[in-house]
Amino acid sequence: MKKKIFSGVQPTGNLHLGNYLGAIKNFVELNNDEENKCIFCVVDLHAITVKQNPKELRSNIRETVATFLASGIDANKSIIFNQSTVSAHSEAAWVLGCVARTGWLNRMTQFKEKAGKDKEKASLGLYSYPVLMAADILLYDSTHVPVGNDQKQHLELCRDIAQKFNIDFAADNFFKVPEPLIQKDFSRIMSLKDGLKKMSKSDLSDFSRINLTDDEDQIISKIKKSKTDTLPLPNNFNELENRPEAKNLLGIYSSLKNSDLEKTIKNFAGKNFSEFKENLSQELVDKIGPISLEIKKLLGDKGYLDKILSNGFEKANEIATKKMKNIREIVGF
Ligand code: AQP
Repeated sequence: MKKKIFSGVQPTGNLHLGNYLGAIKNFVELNNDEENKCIFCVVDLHAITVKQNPKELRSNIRETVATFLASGIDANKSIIFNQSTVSAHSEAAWVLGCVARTGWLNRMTQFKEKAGKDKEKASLGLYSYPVLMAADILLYDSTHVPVGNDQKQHLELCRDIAQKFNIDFAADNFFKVPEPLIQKDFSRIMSLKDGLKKMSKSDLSDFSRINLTDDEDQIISKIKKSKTDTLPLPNNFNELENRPEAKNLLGIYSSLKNSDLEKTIKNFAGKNFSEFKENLSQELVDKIGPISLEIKKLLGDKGYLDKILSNGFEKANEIATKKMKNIREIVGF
């Protein structure tokens, strides 16, 4: 059976190494497998759950497409489109919002983290975001969803919504129940300033992350300034306990090298951070440098990026509209 892959990235600017190692790198591998049918979505409806500047949002949408392409996603082998152009996403989200239970949504930890202390002031969209995410996935009969570890809970909710809809409307197997595809190791890349905090686009400090548009000098300077502890590098995995920054940097290195953590630990055992950081910077410059250059080149041809999105829209819209028509019939509209 062919795998139907669906995943999305929010066009909220500052796409970073966490997005790349946790999700986009996996998209590229899945896309290279001829057996898979892949859909990659720029999820702009999700982006407006927090305040956005409309001009920046528009340019971030193109930058996200440029990042997909520069990272190695082949637009001829996949569908790349912008979520808000396919109106079935919003329509399906409403129907699924009537299936999902508020008790389920109340358990979502990402909402708690993003809303912070002042939950009353968070948008309703931020709260119901996982329902829209379920609509995104289920409209395309997706079988597999590659995401970072932070999205695991939302994927579980999506599975619950699909199953409840199928039962409530006696529509056996109408929605496919998708499987998450989460990297076994390093599925959560942490901030360069705090090994206990996720690397994130919205972190106020640019030094907390490697942006995929950073140049060589920026990469080297960020790694040089990244937080570490005073001990030399560990001799074995057990010595990494309570050393979140060391674990994160060693994990990033392993992930870039497609190697395992044990091997990386062995290579750098007992060495000091400055030597390790030089190696890590070099690895980052080799991997991220070409992506950064390609993103900048692609952003110079807005017409090309828009064409990718309009081709993707045609294909995605056809699939989603058909599924939405069936949803409407099942529900009784
Ligand atoms: N730090 C991370 N480590 C591993 N994977 C990550 N992802 C995000 N951050 C990390 C994965 O990247 C994909 C796209 O994420 P997104 O843009 O849709 O939104 P997000 O998860 O909310 O990303 P950020 O950077 O944390 O954004 P802000 O700061 O706006 O909240 C997803 O598959 C995600 O798992």
